[in-house]
Amino acid sequence: MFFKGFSRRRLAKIAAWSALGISASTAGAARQPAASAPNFRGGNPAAFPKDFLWGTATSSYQIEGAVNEDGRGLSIWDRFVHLPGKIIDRSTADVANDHYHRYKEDVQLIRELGAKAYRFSIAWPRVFPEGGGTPNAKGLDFYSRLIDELLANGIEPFATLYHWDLPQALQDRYGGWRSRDTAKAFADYAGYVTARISDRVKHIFTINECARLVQAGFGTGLDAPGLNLPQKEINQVRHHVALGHGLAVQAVRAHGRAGTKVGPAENVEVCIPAIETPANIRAAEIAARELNAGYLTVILEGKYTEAFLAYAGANAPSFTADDLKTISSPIDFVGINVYMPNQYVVAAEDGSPFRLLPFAPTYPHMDSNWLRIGPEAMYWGPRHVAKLWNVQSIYITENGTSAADQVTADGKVYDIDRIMYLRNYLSHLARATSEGLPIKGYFLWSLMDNFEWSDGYEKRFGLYHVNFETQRRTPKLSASFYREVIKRNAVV
Ligand code: PNW
Repeated sequence: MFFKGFSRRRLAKIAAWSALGISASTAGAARQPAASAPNFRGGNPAAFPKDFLWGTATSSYQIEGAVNEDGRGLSIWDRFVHLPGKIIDRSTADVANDHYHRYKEDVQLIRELGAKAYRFSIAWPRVFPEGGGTPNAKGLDFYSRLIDELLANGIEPFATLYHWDLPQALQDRYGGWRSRDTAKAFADYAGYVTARISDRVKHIFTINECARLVQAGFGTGLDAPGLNLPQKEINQVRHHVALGHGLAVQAVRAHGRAGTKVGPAENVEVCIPAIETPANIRAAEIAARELNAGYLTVILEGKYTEAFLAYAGANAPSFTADDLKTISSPIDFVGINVYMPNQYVVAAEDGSPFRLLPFAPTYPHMDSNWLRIGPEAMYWGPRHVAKLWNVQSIYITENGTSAADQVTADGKVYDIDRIMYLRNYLSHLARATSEGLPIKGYFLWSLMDNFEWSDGYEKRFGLYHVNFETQRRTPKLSASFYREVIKRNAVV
């Protein structure tokens, strides 16, 4: 037989070479360029669209400090962090990154990355110390100065109106989001702020992560206000948050300059087809619509899905047809925070629309236990949003990872695990944009290490390392990585 004398191993080698377009006789010798040979220089499947907007993100409570300055009122987080046992390292955010006093220096950090956009949040209790009523002019002044500083440095400001720091006064008066009065107060605050910043801020996010604030604040009690409510009340809280979003959208329209754009910033429940077959992809789409039913789906469809209402049964929220109209007020974009795969999905064999797979105990995660590694989330998250609801404009409002960063003897931080995470997620973002998904920009969480809620200062998400004793900011290796991504507008 013709292969007599060839070992199996040698045959396998020839097969592998020929798959690369290299014949056994030329392999190892001078190689001829062949049509199917790898082209290391040409083409760039990892490039992003021309006007893609690169940014970073933070939130007020996590970085500002100065909790008693210039007339700021108390927030539910100020109260919460001072309760025993709530924050792992017993820290508070009374000082945090001292950003309130160092914002100019911090704007330079953004500039050094070459980032063109910055997503920050406005602390409601700085603007209305009592939640409503008389505004505190000095509160909004701070954000006005920050916005001017950003613009002077060529950085576009994107403002989030609510990143969890509810005025304590509203918690005391109404039970916070347990009451629709808080949704109304939120709209008043949204209108007041928009009237004063929309001359310079063109993009406004209403509420950061309804899913997390409801679940952790009112379900598990891990976040402020630290409640463990029964399911019916949790669903009612979620409905009020959705209503707050809708009322705020209307307030932004009523008080914003022409051209002001508004939308949510939600941690979409990302459903990934475990194997990319048409049946699994369809199952993942249906799962995405149902698992986001309490917020994104009702915002984009103006109704709670039948399955959501059937599943909730007696625990379904009380609502009116008017509420649904308000909640689904037209928005200009959808912002999604994408960190991880929430579910892997396959088509079901028992006639159910989808099947959610259990996570294997060995499934890998980053430094935060909850932060599973699954870069495909960055493709499927926006794809489902675009396809399910025909959304024409999407922002990735957060993506990033914690890492146990250390400053080494040479004064540097070699956070190659963060670079690994980012490079993989960005590759899937590039897949998404190369397929034409309407993703306009990406905000890396976070500009710098900061107060990571109940994890205190133990989990570091920043591109810049922060020494919380000296307030010294040190760029990590990932800052150089991100600068290069931005410069080349491609995964590097
Ligand atoms: C987001 N999860 O929170 C928040 O918007 C940020 O304030 C926070 O610092 C950042 O991500 C990192 O945690 C999340 O468990 C927290 O799926 C937890 C989850 C998602 C988002």
